[in-house]
Amino acid sequence: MRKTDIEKHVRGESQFIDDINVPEGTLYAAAFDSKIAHGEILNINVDEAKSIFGVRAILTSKDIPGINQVGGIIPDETLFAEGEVHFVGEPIGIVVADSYDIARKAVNKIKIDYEKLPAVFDPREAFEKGELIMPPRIFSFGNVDEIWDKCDIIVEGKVETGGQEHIYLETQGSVAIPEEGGKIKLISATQSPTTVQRTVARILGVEMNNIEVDVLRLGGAFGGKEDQATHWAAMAALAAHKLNKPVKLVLSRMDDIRMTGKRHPYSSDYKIGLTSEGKILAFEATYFQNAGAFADLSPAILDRTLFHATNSYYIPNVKTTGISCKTNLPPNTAFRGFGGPQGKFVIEAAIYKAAEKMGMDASEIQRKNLLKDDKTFYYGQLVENSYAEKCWTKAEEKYDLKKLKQEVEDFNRKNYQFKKGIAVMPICFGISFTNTFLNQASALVHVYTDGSIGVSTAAVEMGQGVNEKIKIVVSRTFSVSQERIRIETTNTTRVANTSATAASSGADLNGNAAILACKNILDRLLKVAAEELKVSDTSELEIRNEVLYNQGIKTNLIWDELIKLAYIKRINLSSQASYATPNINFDREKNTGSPFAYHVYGTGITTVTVDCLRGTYTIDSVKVVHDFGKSLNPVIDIGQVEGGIAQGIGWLTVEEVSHSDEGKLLSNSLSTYKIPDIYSAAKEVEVSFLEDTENQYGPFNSKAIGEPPLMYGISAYFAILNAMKAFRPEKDFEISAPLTPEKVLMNLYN
Ligand code: LUZ
Ligand code: MOS
Repeated sequence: MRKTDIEKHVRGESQFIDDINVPEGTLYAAAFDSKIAHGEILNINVDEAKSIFGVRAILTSKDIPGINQVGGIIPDETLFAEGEVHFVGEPIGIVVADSYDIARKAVNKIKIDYEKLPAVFDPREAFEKGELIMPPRIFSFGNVDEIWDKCDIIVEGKVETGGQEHIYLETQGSVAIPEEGGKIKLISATQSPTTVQRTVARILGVEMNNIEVDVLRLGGAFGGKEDQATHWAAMAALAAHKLNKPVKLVLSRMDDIRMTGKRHPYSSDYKIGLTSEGKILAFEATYFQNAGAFADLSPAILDRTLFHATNSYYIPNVKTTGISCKTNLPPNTAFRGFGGPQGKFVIEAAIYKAAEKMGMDASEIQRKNLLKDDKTFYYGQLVENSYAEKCWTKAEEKYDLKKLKQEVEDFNRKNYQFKKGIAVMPICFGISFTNTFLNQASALVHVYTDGSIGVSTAAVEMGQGVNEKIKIVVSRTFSVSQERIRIETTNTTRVANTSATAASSGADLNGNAAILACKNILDRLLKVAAEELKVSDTSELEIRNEVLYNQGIKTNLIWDELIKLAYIKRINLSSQASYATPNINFDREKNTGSPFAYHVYGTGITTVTVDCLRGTYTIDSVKVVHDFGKSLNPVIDIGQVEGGIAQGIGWLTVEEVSHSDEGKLLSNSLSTYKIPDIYSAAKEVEVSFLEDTENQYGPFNSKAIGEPPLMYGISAYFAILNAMKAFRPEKDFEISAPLTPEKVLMNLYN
């Protein structure tokens, strides 16, 4: 894979927070946190901790000079607990010491007395008690209440999906360096430099221009650093501000898993109504989102659940209710798909159960109800360029779905202990932040006098290859070699007021901003060239591979000379440009509008084999036809699809977040939380490109890639269920993810 960073990664030269050469005199911070799920802090005794040699300070909420508040959407979350604690792992303060080991040692000597209060961990129980993050959200379309009588089949049921730990390779961390005049420079592993800047300014009680945030790259994020990198940066900044020393704070893996939020578990109710031919007439669902103790991004995540409630299907009557429930767990947060996967899983479960009742194959119902152009999504957006049917048809033909199904049937007829299952998953994912105002980005491009180019944008590189994509876009816009281009760090003093690199839209938004900035410079360069070549009109001029062409004919003027010439003529060789996605809107009162620039489509087919004696299973193959648009870099994009599939399968199969009755995380390390390994990954993954797709919103007609492929993983769940069904055809299996081998076994034999 050719990617900007790849050689440095392979050599171990790439720098992450923990690799940065920190200044002399740097201190180390470690957080101490609540050991109970809910209660009042009666007393904090730091005497013994303070007496340890090398401990410089112990800071709590009382030491915050500004406002003790880190909530983004709703201001309901303190940086350090004040009086009350709401989950095991809630930060109460930090120890700052000469070394990391001393800080850790001191943390363990801090004694806190609590008075326990009742705690809630189940979202439905929280709902009953009225513990909500915000009032319920309702989307509705057509009229479900009037249509049930006209349905031949109605199925109702309950669906559970579990949490998911991000397991980014690099844990959360930050280095804060105090500079002259009260300024603080932060190096942070964040997806959202501006969120860190804004929040740290609030905590310290200073204006945002006192805080500079710089991001080189992250060792993965998956949404876990969209909002929750902020806390650790704020703690380091507070310590640096108080002690006037550089401070480094990096979480150990176990602290990271224990203290940070995960994908939201959901418990949902659905009701689906169909004709006897399998046309879906109505769908109603209520989603109980387990938000944890504070809002974090939960409201936005719940919105995305509602937007994706009908997946790739056109359903004329829909009503969905989203309820964000407050529980005594760490605040759950963004995770690849951002509530979309939870929504899609429910409609797929409903279709599965309806098909079971009708004695049909679920894929027949799926196929019959795919979105067509000129229909509307149930939130009011017109369906345009729907590739739902195209992807399905191509997958059906290319992979010979009929034959695959036949092979499964033949296998199951001949085998007793082992059963195979197959399932299809069409996907449709909306691209744009659902909060319209976030869909903006900017870029700052400098062309230096030697012809080399420096590009800064709001995009954060986290392994997804966004820097490579921006490099490609700049290289194509100027028509110069990629070797000339450096993608700079993401920095709030060079590119201000940024949105998180999230919502799969980093390359779209920042690539488009970079194109605009490059075009500004290019326009000026062509004027210089016109003068030099004595041409009256720049429209006949273009640069091809670093050489000026006039009316399609090569001239002697090359890139290096042109840049020198422009500089001598005192022409501005820098440009800043901003991009805002056009034509998007959403009315948050009526819950209708066109929130997405476009949608990404695809179809995946998963085949599995279940050992019905042991409950274990293998994912035999995942075969996908995906709509990439005109991919900027097919190798990166295929990598995203493969990674997404593995992560999606992991979420629904082996990854199980579990807590004790007291709300203490039991799956707190990689020995107790299983993530997909070489054995649980699909034995075969085939990805093919849907041809002839277009997308005016992506740079050079490309399409966003990050999140959508995760949802192919949903077919692994239903493929396993189909194999179980082949073993126990009469059984009505519950729909409760993750479907761990233990759960498969229990369900096969009870
Ligand atoms: N973040 C966000 C996201 O703030 N809004 C979104 O719509 C979104 N979607 C996916 C991932 N992160
Ligand atoms: Mo995200 S779930 O940070 O796109």
